[in-house]
Amino acid sequence: MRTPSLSLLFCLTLLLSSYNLFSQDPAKLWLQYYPLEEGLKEEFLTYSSSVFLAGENSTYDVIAEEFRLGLTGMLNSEPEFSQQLAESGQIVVALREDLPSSLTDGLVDWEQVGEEGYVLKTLGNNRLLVTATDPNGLLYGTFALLHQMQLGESPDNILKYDSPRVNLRLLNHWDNLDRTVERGYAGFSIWNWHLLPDYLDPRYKEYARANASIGINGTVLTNVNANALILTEPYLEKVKALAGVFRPYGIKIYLTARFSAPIEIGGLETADPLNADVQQWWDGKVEEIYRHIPDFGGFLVKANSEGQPGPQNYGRTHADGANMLARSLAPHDGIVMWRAFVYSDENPQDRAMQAYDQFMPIDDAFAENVIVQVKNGPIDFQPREPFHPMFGAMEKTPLMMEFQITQEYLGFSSHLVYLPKMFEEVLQEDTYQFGENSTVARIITGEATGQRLTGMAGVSNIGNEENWTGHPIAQANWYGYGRLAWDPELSSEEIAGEWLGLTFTTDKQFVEPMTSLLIRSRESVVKYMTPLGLHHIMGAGHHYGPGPWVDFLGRPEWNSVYYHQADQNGIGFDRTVTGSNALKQYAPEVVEKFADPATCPKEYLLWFHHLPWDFQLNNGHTLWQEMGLTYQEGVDEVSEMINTWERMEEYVDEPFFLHVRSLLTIQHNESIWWKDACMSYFQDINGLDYPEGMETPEKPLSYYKSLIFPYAPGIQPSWR
Ligand code: GCW
Repeated sequence: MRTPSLSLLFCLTLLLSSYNLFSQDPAKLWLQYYPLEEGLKEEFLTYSSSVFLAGENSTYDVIAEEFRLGLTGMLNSEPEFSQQLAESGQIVVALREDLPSSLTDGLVDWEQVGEEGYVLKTLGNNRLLVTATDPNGLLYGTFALLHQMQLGESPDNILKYDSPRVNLRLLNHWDNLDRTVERGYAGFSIWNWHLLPDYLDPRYKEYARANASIGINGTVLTNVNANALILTEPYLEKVKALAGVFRPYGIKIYLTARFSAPIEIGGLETADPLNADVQQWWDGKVEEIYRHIPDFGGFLVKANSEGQPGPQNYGRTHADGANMLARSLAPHDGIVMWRAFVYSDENPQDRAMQAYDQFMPIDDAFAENVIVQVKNGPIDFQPREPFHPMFGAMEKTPLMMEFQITQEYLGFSSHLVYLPKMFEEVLQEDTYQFGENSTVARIITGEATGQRLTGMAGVSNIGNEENWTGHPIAQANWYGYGRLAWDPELSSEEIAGEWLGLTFTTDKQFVEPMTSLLIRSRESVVKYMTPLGLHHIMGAGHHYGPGPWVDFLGRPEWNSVYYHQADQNGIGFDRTVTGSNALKQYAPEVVEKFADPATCPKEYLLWFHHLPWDFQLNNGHTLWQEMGLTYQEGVDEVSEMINTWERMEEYVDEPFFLHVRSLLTIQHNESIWWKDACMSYFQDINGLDYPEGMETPEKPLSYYKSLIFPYAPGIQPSWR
């Protein structure tokens, strides 16, 4: 073979460095660890002749494995591990208690290191320090260092103190024991109950790693529409096996507790929380759980909601129910997360008001180890809702946030929607309940309320598809949720930059247009689904596609017509004093913001007001015109997303690129479907001409109404 000439070699090197040659493996999520650019690689190599690990236990093992993966991938060099501190060129990883104080005296400000927090710091002689006061902190510091490397930080500049601002940072899986996932669009559940505990799917470890890398420290394995079987001995054995995999990654397990379990699996005749036998049954059950899983986190409960049993079946309150479970868990340091997602078909009151009305009177009644879990908005994970009025109003009870990462109402896993933008909007809202700057974020962190038990839950979008989330870009929603659970005041734009950099490249030509695409994607979906404050107008049961005509479901508040109230004269839900007055549940400053349709931000107009079709907006359009034009804008923005993505081809591996490209086509078609179905339905009601500037519907209304999807994913089989 001829030796290649120097110029040929030169050309090859040039080619290699100007193209992104690593291939993204969607299964690796944001932990791709692709090679650093040459100069930076050289610099980091001088800092990593060895990695010092100060101890030997399962946390240090996990850390060692992560350095092996990270440094091999990014520096193309497998690290050497050492139990000796070196004078130079070393990454030093140690808990505070394992560190010789001479190394950090005067250098680390331990006051700044909170629980589960960490410090990254460059020491002299090309050494890098990762330290913390507890094992989770050390693990998070390890990931943070590897992420900083991947994002192009130079080793000389590494200095970071960071601690989580929320204690419970959880995923909620709505996974059933038969492996279907309620509102899951990424395949079946990753929990293979049938083969557990003997077969441990390697994905369990990958799942734990990915969560730990973004600071998630707990997971609720089972659906809130609960099955009592999970609390039986054979299933507890399976849960124990999972707990064993998750433990080194700092992830605790929680389970959903079906309130009627004492009857279903305990043989009792009642589940009344004030009955002594019932209390005793739960005490015993909880002890049994802790025998299997000594660090079990506690229970999540959906009670007296959408048919789930609860304390109200016995004339008791939510506090009675929660406290009974809390009493059983307290001796083991377990907690109860009690959901506030309640509304009743017997109650004629505006559904948006019911949770507040049920929980406010029992604000001082909950046990110390109970936290109430509240959805971000008062209805149900719509593309846009105002923040839930319980935030700030419940002063005495700790409240945790529940976000939905799975896209039940935002296009399933075929629409590209970057959710951290939506989460940020809610977190940044000021509730004014504790004076100015009582933002939802500061209520969640406990800074505004003084609460010490704090939490955030995200309804998971994970399934057994190879890329975990169905839509490859929906990985950003899992990532971004975790980052916001860590610090609810992070900016969604910053998070987008991190995720793009970790997953693809830090090249500005890619990151800038893609950040803008991600950030804008949330508003686009609102525009083509539920503009101007419309809500809950999707298909019945499966929630797939538009269904503003839905008026046939058994309960009034399950029907679209309940929410839009459209007739010949106007549209919208009046939640002001002239209507349900749901607005009164907010602080006066918030009431002022929304009460007058002339000044109410147009994004919330029809959430709070019922208005005539010819209502004049500040921009001179009538409501009807604005509605049509906004639907059209939503559709046009999806076309723009496609154009942007087309320009990204050189940065993204082909299968990944093509997958997203096809999904964007689906999204575009479905955005037109939403516009056409909704506008033709409303046009049929008001008889007005379609607004100029809006492309008129392709088919008659009867066509859109005739579409049925009995096998749309994510629906409980019993709801078909
Ligand atoms: O959003 C609704 C969903 C139900 C879900 C419920 C809840 C788990 O349509 O599928 O049930 O909320 O949050 O409890």
